[in-house]
Amino acid sequence: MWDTLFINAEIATMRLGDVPYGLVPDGAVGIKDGEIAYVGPVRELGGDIGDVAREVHDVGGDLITPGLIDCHTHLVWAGERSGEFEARLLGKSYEEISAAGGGIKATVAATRGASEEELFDAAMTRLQDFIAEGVTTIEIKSGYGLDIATEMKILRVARALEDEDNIRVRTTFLGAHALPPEFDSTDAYIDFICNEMLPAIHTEGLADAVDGFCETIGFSTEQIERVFKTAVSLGLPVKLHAEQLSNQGGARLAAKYGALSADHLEYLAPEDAAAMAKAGTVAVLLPGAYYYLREDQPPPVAALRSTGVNMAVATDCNPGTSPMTSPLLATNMACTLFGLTAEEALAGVTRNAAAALGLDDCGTIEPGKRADLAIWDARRPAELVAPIGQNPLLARVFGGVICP
Ligand code: DI6
Ligand code: FE
Repeated sequence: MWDTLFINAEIATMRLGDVPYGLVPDGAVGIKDGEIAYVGPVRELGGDIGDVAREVHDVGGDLITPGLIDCHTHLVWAGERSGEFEARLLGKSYEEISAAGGGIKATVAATRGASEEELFDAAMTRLQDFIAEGVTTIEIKSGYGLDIATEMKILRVARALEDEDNIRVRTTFLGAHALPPEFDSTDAYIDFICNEMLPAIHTEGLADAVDGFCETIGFSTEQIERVFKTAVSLGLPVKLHAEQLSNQGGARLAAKYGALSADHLEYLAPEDAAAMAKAGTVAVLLPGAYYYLREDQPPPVAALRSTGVNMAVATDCNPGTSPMTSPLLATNMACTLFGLTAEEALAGVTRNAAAALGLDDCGTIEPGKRADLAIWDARRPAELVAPIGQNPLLARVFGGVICP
């Protein structure tokens, strides 16, 4: 006997196959012990539905999708950077603001000065927006500490958010985000990351993956490669902010290390998509940052598509380049700004977002996967992607539990 059964649902399973969105019309989802036990047409259940499950919910034709997954956020920070928004409107570039000591460095100063409680409260407020849109798994990066104590503080807050609410958090160590003020050499800082910071964070079990910012205003491919080598020696998977503002060859490097994902990719050389496809590295597209920085070169989606690179879509929620807490809006922007189909965009916040986090137990509605679901006041999956600023979520199911 199953614990819970949803019937009369339009189910976008998002599993791979011939049917768009993996759609099951007039469908049912059965849940047992927090996992999906059945997904298929109601009519194939047979017999008396009351005998199949302890609790039966008739959703009256509403849409059920996998719980959404945001695979790229920097959710934990202090302070705010609206002054930089104003400066950019007056003609300053993101790089100029960064070189003048603003940008990531400004958030680092504020985050170092904040208590763990202050950081937790600020992040929890943001997290509620994601939960309200049906998110069941979220990735959170460090990278606004750049010293051992503050990086650990951020990652502890990220872990604590998971304890506090019905949400799964994957943490990523992003020490190689910017050069902290104590260092005047990027090479010396990378040495510090590899010899001290990353091993200490790993010993505390605070990071599920390791990331870096490969950019002229960040770190070179040689420097990132040293971080990757350390991560690999500790058994941690890697990912990379690559080709966001210029082409540095970061995506190629990521593919060489079998990275879970390469993220941004506006300046990806189309020929590098093949290396990503071969390595199974997911392309995480971040239209919020592209929009907010008013960039004009979108990522080479046609090359990613034709080479078979899986594309995820995420908010990049951060105070400087994408102060956005809406994965639904990110799917809309991925379509309007980057040319994804609505189905690709939805796969980007479900199946492919799971892959970008190295998770194989969520992201689709299939027997054996976690029962992480979102139930929507909608009849068609595109209704989630097409509107701007509307949220049709009715309920979220986390590990089989219907959350208020
Ligand atoms: N790329 C981004 O878009 C964010 N980090 C990164 O490496 C921006 C972070 C910030 O400006 O605070
Ligand atoms: Fe980012």
